[in-house]
Amino acid sequence: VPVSTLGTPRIGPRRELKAALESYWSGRSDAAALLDTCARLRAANWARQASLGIANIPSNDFSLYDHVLDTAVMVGAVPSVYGANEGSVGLDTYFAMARGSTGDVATCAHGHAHDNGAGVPALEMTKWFDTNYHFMVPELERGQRFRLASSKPVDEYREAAALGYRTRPVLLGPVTFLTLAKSRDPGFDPVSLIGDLLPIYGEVLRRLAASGATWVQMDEPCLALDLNAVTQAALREAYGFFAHALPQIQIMLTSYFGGLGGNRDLALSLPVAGLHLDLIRAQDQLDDVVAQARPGLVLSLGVIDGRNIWRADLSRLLDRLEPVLRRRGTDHVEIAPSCSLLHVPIDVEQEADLDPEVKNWLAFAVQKIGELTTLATALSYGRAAVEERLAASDAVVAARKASAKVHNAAVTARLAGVTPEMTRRASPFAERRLAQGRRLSLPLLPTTTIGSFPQTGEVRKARAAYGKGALDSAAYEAFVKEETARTVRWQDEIGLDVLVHGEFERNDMVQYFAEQLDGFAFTKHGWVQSYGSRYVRPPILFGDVARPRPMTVAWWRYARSLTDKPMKGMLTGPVTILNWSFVRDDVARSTVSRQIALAIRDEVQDLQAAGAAMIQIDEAAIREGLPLRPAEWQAYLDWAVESFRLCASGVKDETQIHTHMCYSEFNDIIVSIAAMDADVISIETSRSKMELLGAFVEDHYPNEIGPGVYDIHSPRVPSVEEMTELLERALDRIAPEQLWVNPDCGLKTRRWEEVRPALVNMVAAATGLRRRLAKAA
Ligand code: THG
Ligand code: ZN
Repeated sequence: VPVSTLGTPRIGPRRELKAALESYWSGRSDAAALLDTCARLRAANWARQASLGIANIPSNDFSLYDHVLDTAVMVGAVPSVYGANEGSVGLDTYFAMARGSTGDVATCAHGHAHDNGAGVPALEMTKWFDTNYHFMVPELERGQRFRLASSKPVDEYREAAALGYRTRPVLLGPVTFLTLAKSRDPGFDPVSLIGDLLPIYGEVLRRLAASGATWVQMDEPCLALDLNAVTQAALREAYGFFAHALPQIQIMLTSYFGGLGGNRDLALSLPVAGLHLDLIRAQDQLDDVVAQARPGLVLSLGVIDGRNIWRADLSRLLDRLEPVLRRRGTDHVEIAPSCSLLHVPIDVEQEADLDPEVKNWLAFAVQKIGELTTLATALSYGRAAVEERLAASDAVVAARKASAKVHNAAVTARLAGVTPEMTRRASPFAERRLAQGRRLSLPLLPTTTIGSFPQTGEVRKARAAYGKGALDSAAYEAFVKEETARTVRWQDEIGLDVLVHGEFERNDMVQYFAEQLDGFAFTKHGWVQSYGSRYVRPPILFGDVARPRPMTVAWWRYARSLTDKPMKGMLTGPVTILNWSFVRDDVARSTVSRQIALAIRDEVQDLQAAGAAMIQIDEAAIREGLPLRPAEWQAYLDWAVESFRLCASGVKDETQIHTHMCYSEFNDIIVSIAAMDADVISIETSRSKMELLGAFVEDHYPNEIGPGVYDIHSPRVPSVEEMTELLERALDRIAPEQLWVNPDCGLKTRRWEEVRPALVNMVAAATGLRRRLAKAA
């Protein structure tokens, strides 16, 4: 039984790709050095897979920056602002499309990517389905001309062949490519370009065939979405065309990130040689597909989780796989991860410091390939051939299930005792508002910030030194206190109404909390590509979550001691912590979310007890957790909102709960946002000139809102007039009593030189308008 990997991580075990890219971008090395590093990374990936016994080794799964961008360049879809309208597309154009002509794509304090507006802008970037990988959005226009502008798939096929590896090239399928593309013309659907696009793909396939390729993996993850009739027709047209024009190429059509759902009959009717199924996200589709697939169709069974890091239960998988093999014969079945291994770290053996018990439960890309070959051997030669490896898998499954590290009886008991009352504030907003008004006596249009202040090189250096032991904890604490004190005094001086401590003690808004909670583990080298050369190391949430002790109270108390103004307590919400971690797969996500919510709830109450009148619970990633198919949205939103309410509702009426969400479309989830019932929400609206506020107005959002008046994604300092105008626009739509004045995200990615004048101007805009409103009254 052949094994496929569908794709492997590109970044290198020691982030070699990142180093090579950054060195090239800064001018410290040339293109030859960059391309040489890339060739070595590819060779190492092929060698590793070959040595582990993979039959279908992929090529063209590598990318310098992003595989969707690679595809846009391959078909010559280069918007005219980048020049390059004939011939092949060079490195400079490629990186201009990825990063803009003046440098990096800007990210906000919550890690969302934004165009920084300088020079030639980068293409827009957005989430790759429901993963934490981000791709560059292709831009297509009416009458778009395509041309073959890159030979990358053929070059990499030949490169592998020269090293002795016969690979199965991977291409992003034409239909998914078009569904991910956008057009500036809202009436134009890029999918209508399918007929123009196919000849380019045909040429690539022809050249691959001429170079010796017999199979090609065509990724169509759009099969996991609900597709309209036009897109379904495009799939029929595309795969009909390939079968007719290139009968010498056998296509493995891969669906992943979900089941085929309503696209099942369509997918099974396409004239392709093979079909890959994601049997992690949708294991129940197996029986129907096996029953309906025509006899010659090769089924690629995605049974190892390509999205998470737990070792599989191999014996149980064999129980499911053996009957399929008996039914279809070993010639017509392959086994594979559910999706490309791009989304998991490379090798758990690099983790020398991980708790050995937890480490033994984990499988990164290398270990997953080992699991696949074990399964394949068992399927080909019987379980006895891999008896020891199966016994080891059984033992791990049993150990993890029984481990005291995973189970905390107090957490289970507490969760069982959660009542509906615990998810409701004691009084409705109208009453809380009065109690909070009496306690806080804030002016109209109160000014505040989202929480973080610049994480300067100095701050990051001090943290790194502390991490390495070069700085002791007393010295580090003194340093952070000094930064905090300076920042608090400065906010006081410029006349902000509600202050924050600046978050200088935090590395990352998720990791900071995860490190202080029970149930999480951390890696040293477990990097996963987020976009381009930027990677994250998601915490591993392996067990019941509990909070052994307060996490933020001491820092809050210190900051509060420096001023008489209200000081917000700053927390990260449960759904964001969940969505940015690798989460245990032995209980429902909703359960894990409630456990985190109870831990944060305790923190909220401790902050209240310490005297905090305002507590902000950020849910920067709540929208990122939305399922791919809208039919599943409500179930997710229900528990996501309930989790937020569970952590926010234990406080008195007079304690004001804030939340923050950035970079969000709100229209389709506004009812859920309102249901969170935060007293104050801050959102990003500055760049859309308050248009995003529309959803809040039309649905009569009842609570207070801080629509960002200052775009922190740009280094530009906004003027008093500009911010006044934005506030006036906001006041056209919402009552002055409802309006807060704040930037649109945290300030940690900005420099003090930009932050200082911008906030001074923001306060001036608010006070000016406040005076006018008072006069008018
Ligand atoms: N925190 C966590 N997860 C996240 C985000 C976050 N996932 C989604 C989103 N934000 C991803 N966005 C980014 C933005 C910047 C970087 C990575 C992901 C980044 N990474 C550094 C790098 O690769 O150089 C490494 C950072 C580090 O040292 O930890 O710049 O905000 N948890
Ligand atoms: Zn934000």
